[in-house]
Amino acid sequence: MKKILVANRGEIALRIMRTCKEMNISTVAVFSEADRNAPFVRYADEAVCIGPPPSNQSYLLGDKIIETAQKLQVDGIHPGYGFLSENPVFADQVEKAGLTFIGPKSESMKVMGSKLAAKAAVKKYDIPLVPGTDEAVEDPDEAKKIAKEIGFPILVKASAGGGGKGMRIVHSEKDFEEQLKTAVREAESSFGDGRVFIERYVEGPRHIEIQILSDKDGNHRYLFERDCSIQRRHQKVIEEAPSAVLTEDKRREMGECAVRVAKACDYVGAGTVEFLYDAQDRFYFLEMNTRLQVEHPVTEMITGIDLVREQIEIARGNKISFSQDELEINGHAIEVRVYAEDPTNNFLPDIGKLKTYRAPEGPGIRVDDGFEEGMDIPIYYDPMISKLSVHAGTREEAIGRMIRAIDEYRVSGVTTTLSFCKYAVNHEAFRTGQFDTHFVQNHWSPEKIPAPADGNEAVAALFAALTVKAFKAQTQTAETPNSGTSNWKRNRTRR
Ligand code: MV4
Repeated sequence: MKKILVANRGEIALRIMRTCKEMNISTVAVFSEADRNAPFVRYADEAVCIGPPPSNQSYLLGDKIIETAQKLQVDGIHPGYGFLSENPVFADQVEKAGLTFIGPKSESMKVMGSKLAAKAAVKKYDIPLVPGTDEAVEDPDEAKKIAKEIGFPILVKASAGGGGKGMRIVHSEKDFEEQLKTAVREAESSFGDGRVFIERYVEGPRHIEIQILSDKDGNHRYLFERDCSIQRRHQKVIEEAPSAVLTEDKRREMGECAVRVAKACDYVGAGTVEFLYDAQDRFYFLEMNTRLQVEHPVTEMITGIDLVREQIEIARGNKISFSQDELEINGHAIEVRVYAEDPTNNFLPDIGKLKTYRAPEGPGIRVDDGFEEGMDIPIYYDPMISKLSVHAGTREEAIGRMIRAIDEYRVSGVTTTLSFCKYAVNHEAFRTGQFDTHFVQNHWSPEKIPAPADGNEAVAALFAALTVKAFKAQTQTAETPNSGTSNWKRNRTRR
């Protein structure tokens, strides 16, 4: 494999190309008209515009992307995350065109894309599942009988669901039929697949996922866990590795379980097996994500493994580069996702021009971003502007490092979620590791963070900054350390 087309945009396109360069593989970017000036387009050895800004006229056009790959004599296509990354039809078409899809087989993606098919596939592999049905419920009376056996509260889930869509909590028998009907309707309209099943509702669980790698020779490895419990409306906010709550035994047990899930679907490549983890330290298989994930950097930091390099070597037919025994956890890593959203205004996307943008630097910091100062953040895609990951010897040091790094950001022009991230990592519940998937709901409200500065405050801050600067110029030498009390109003809107 000498030339790879990256069928994605932004930070992940750049992240993939960086490893390609290190492997002496040349890169092709495909981009929409909205991304013409994006860093990933300039970074690539070749770049081709594939259409107008909307994803369904650019980044989702599988045929056009394959055509481009063939024209430029590409060997492999890396899909990144989102867009076409978990589309079994696309993976199949890539292979049929004589190119290598850097990811699992189409069939594995198809199985894991349906929760019911996934449950059926892992059935003979001794995988703990939440008590419930393993087939679509059809007869409401029959379903109610099962629900009563399981015990309320129960959860109705869409087989095709994702991100909490088509999910309904039912607290008592009298609401059951109504909620079942709603879930089926929602599943039908959202996914064109009305199949639903029921499970016992696990209250206050953690979301713990295991990174796995599988090669074409049937070797499998687990690269430990990421704790992604801190989410907001199924959007992850903080991810960390390792989890603050797993013992070594539990970690091995979950890792080996994740490997059995990979075997169950004949997996090849990098994948993530998601588990619910309850207050009694029991874990249950939820689903498998058949792609490289947004939060993969924290795993790379604690293991020292380049997951993209492993993906490419596996796609070439090479073996995984390390044994399970060679892997160990080194320190602690935390990632926060920085969005162009206003946390004081219901996380409304705040797109516009990134007037100022300076990312943190220094020991143990990794920033994955795809924008530069002066760029417009397009309205057409996910408003994530940056992933900030830190690595340190201990969890406590990593938290300190994260807060230091958040404070180093200089952003103006758009409102970001940095203030919200800082509030979360600084919170007692996060510091002590005592949190679950309801953290945001339980601990956060807009009043928890200072209100964005209005225009007058910004002018006052600027005036103060200039005054202090003039004063410092008179009294300090170049070696004098910064007092630490910057006059920047950090991470706030100033248009
Ligand atoms: C659950 C659950 C409780 N009990 N299943 C949410 C999205 C989908 N991936 C699975 N989800 C859940 N399934 C049972 N039987 C709670 C959730 C859930 C959740 C899971 C992971 C991370 C965040 C979550 C937030 C709310 C609900």
